[in-house]
Amino acid sequence: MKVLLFFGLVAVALAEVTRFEGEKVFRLKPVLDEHVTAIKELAKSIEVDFWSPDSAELLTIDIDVDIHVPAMYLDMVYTILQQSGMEYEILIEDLQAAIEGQADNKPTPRAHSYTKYNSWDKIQSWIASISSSNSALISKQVIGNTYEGRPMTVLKLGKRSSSTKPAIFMDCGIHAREWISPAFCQWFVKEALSTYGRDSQMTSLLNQMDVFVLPVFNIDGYDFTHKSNRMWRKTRSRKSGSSCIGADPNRNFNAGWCTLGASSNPCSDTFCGYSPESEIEVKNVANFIRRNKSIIKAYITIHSYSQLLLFPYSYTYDLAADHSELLKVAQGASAALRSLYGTRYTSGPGAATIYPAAGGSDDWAYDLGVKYSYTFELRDTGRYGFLLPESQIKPTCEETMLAVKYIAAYVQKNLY
Ligand code: DDK
Ligand code: ZN
Ligand code: ZN
Repeated sequence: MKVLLFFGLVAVALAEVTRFEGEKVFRLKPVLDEHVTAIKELAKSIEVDFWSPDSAELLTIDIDVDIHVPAMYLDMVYTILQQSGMEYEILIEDLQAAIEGQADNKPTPRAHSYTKYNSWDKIQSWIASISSSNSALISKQVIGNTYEGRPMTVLKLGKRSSSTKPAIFMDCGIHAREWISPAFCQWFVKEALSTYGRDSQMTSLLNQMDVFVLPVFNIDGYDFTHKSNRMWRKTRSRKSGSSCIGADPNRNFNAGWCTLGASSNPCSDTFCGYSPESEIEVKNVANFIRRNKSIIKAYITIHSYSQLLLFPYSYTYDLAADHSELLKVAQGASAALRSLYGTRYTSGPGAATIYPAAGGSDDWAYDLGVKYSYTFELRDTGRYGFLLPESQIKPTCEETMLAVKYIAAYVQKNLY
């Protein structure tokens, strides 16, 4: 009986899904040092989930702060807002309702869909089927397993060739809750395959270069956001001695590691990890890029939200040696993106444009020698934030394709 009860409790614990009834997302507008201090104090005394910037370590004056506040702390937050006189808006009235509103109202298809947020299981079978569908243009390779043992598969797109071609590496889903990101990688693969031979730019790109696509970088985290907690950001690694789980993969690369805009507290959402590349997913990707360093000419990583196109550096305010060229290409890509639906992006180096953040993949790839290194922060600017409705997957992916193709065309033109 006790044994049964025990297993019953374990089953309940395993099936537990975090719900967010009555929880709100605020946009705070700190314009005084006292406002920044008030938000930092708040973050210390209660559990607030930073949406933008990604943790309390990154707060500064005059930058809007989006925070998700559990219902039990609402009174306290209102009191602090009143006392400090800080301006604010409520972005999301009820987070649980917003989560449920994210999926469109069509019945959930059993199959994979490019206009849905697919579960990892669906993405995994999609990877298997799409890579066996067109062996002249696509192949796959496993670059290692995640912490929980899921295979990390890189798809290689490009016309098969007897000689090694120069390549572009792109990853999606470094952060678990940024669901539009893996949706974009899937869209990109579909578009590449279906426009090859029809679109002259895509045809020329895939004839001359290969594009490596990692559809989901942080698979364990992504799976966890589908099954247990929609707002999870980090990996799911555990270490004895801490009850907090995971590290931020975009703070775990060996680029000014943990010096700035990252936390050494394992419970923080921007925890840099116990050492550079302590996260196996980061190590697998870094090893792959190091192994292919001589052919990889561009690194592109897809995040959300804020509508930014960033490039090095984030670990320092110093400008990159290639700053003006990187800026020129980013501005061209943003203009291409905007031409479709008028969506405005801001481009610039990470530290000055969003916030200083050491240990990022773009800075690491750049310092390794991959000159064209870009981080996208896709739609939107906070209306839905991480809960971008499925109805926006198609337009977001279409416009982002134009920016990625712009960067790819530039890289291709400057190969030799
Ligand atoms: O990792 C972050 O906090 C955002 C994406 Se959610 C990007 C920060 C700038 C690029 C880091 N190198
Ligand atoms: Zn991210
Ligand atoms: Zn982001």
